[in-house]
Amino acid sequence: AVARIQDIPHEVEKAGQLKKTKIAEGGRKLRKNWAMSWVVLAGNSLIFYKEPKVQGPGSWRPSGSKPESSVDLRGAVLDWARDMSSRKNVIHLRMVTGNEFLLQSDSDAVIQDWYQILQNVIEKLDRE
Ligand code: I3S
Repeated sequence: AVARIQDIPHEVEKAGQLKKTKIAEGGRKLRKNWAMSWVVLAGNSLIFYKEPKVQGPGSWRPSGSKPESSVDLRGAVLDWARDMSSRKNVIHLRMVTGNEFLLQSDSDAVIQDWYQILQNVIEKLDRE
């Protein structure tokens, strides 16, 4: 069998800076606290760092700092957060754990890229 890129642990599919806030923990609503986050998509996981990592062309290397948090995308629900923020370009992610996040970029292209790749990963996991 051919190993797919998604099967390789810690294979980074995408990484970049997004504004992030957690809005629910286990289904319980939280007060928003928007902050810049370095977001890494690797396999089934979305990993959040406070500081940017070293990024080269098509690659990403951890610089030693521990992730702030990470979430499992299996069973997650993705949509546009139309009525959940005054900001534009806001993605709403709800995890199976009942944790919910908003991710935002001022760049239309950046947020569209993230939406597409997250949708692809979640759909792939749904088919497994
Ligand atoms: O959904 P909300 O309550 O309108 O979200 C805003 C608040 O969290 C606000 O902080 P305060 O809790 O101090 O009011 C934030 O500064 C805003 O950024 C939040 O709204 P946006 O529209 O930026 O998601």
